Amino acid sequence: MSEKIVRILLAKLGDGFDDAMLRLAMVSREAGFEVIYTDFQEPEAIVTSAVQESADHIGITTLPGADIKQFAKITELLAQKNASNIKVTAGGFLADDDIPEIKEMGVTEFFPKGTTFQELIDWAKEHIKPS
Ligand code: B12
Repeated sequence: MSEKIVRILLAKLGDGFDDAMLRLAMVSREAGFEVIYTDFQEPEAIVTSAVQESADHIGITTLPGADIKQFAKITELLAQKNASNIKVTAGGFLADDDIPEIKEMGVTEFFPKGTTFQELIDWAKEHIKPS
């Protein structure tokens, strides 16, 4: 029986800074994940795409000046659509104080600047399973 491929939806909360996300999309594909790349999106669009695309996970890049309340909105919308099985991770730029706050909003893990792509892939292989 063939193994189901894990589908990860990638999105950004903010405009610009697409290098990290594009590189993350590439290394994730090379590591065997299926990537749905959506660029800059509002929470409603991120959640609708994730549900319609049967994503197993949502990965979000935060940018300088990002409004972290958007994370609460994303997890609330997932719950409303009975899709809380789709977990959310994030990485990029965020003030240290904001990291525990976004975890309280339901973000599983945050990966700051300096995390290697290999560390991200290893984490994803261990923690993201097909639904
Ligand atoms: C390249 C760069 C730019 C480029 C962006 C090019 C592009 N297309 O992406 C340009 C020149 C456009 C730019 C502009 C600006 N920049 Co700039 N930029 C950088 C720089 C040098 C590198 C960022 C980068 O791409 N790194 C490479 C990627 C691979 O690393 P990363 O983003 O850290 O991502 C890693 C992790 O965070 C994590 N990760 C990231 N996203 C995700 C998502 C998920 C799901 C997961 C799991 C993990 C993950 O994994 C990655 C692997 O290592 C940084 C300084 C630095 N050395 O970090 C400043 C920096 C980010 N910029 C900064 C600023 C202030 C700006 C400007 C506001 C400047 C201005 N006044 O105009 C603008 C605004 C940009 C915008 N919003 O559009 C500041 C941010 C400060 C802050 N903490 O808020 C920094 C830190 C510089 C500084 N020291 O002041 N910038």
